[in-house]
Amino acid sequence: MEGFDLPLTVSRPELIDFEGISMVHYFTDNWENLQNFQARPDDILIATYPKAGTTWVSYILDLLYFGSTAQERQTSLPIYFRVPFLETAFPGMPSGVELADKLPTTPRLIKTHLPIQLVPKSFWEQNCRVVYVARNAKDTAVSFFHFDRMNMSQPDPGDWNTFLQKFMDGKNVFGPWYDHVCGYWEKKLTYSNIHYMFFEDMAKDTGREVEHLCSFLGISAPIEERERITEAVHFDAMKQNNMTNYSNIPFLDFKISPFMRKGKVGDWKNHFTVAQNEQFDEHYKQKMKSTTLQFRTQI
Ligand code: PPS
Repeated sequence: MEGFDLPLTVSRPELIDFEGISMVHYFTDNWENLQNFQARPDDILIATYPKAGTTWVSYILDLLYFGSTAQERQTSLPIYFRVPFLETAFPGMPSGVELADKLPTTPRLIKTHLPIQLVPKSFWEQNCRVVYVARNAKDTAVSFFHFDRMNMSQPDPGDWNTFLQKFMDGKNVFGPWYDHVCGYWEKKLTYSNIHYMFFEDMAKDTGREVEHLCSFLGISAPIEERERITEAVHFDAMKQNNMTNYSNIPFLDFKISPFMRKGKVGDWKNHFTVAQNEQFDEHYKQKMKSTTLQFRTQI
C-alpha cells in the first residue's frame, strides 16, 4: 500500500455548513458509517485542529507502539495508512472508517480533526484514550493557509488577509479554532482519559513530551528508545522520510508549499502585519475570555 489510486484532478470543494460547522463533502460523505464507528477500549484517538502537529504526534505514537517490532511497516507503509484519518471519504481510496476497521494492530491509532461534539460516541462509551494536540492560533492560521494553497481537496484560501479573516470567523474546514481547542479542554473536566498537549511544548522539548505520553499511555520505554524516537521524529528527519512527509498524495502540490513546511513556533511573525496582529489579538481576547486555556506564541 505505497500510495493510492486517487484521481489526479481532485477539484477544490465548496465550503458547506454541516451541523453548524464549516466542512467539505470529503469529510461528510461517509457520515452515517462514521457516526456508527465501533471504537474498541484500547483504541487511541489522536484529535487535533488541522495543522496542530497531528502527523508529528501520530509518528511518535506509532514508533512507541510498533517502532521496534514491525520494520516493514516503518519502510513501506505511509503514516496515513498506519493512523487512518477517520472522517475521510476521498474517491478512489478506502474511507477512513474502512481503513480503521481493517487495522490489524493493537492498539489502533486513529486520527480525527472533528470538533468534540461530532466525535463518534463509541469513543466515549468505550472510555478510549484521547491524545489532543493544540497549537497557538497564529501559527495554526499560517500553517493552514499554506496547506490550503497546496491542497487541492481544500477550498481556495484566497490571499493571506482574506484567509485570516475567514479563520477568525471560523469559516474554514472543521470550523472555529477557538471552539475546537476549548471543546476538548473543557471535556477534560468530565473525561479523564484525555492527554492535552501543545505543539509549542513539543518544539521546546520533544523528549519531555514523549515521556509524558509514555506515562499517559502506561508505556515503559527505556531512555535509549525514547531518545531514538525523539531523533526519528525531528522535523528534518520526518521531512526526508517518504513515509511521513505526505509526498505520495497526488492532490498535494509540493511545488506550491511542502506538507512539512517549517515546523516552527513563531512563523506567524513573518505573515501578520502590525494591523492584522492588533485586530487578531483583540478578537482573540473576546473569543477566549471565559477559558483557562493558555497558549504560547513564541518559545
Ligand atoms: S494535518 O494536515 O492537519 O494533519 O497537519 P499536522 O500534521 O497537524 O500539522 C502540520 C504542521 O506540523 C508541522 N510538523 C512538525 N513541526 C516540527 N517537527 C515535526 N517533526 C513536525 N511534523 C510536522 C508541519 O511542518 C506543519 O507546520 P508548518 O508550520 O506548516 O510547517
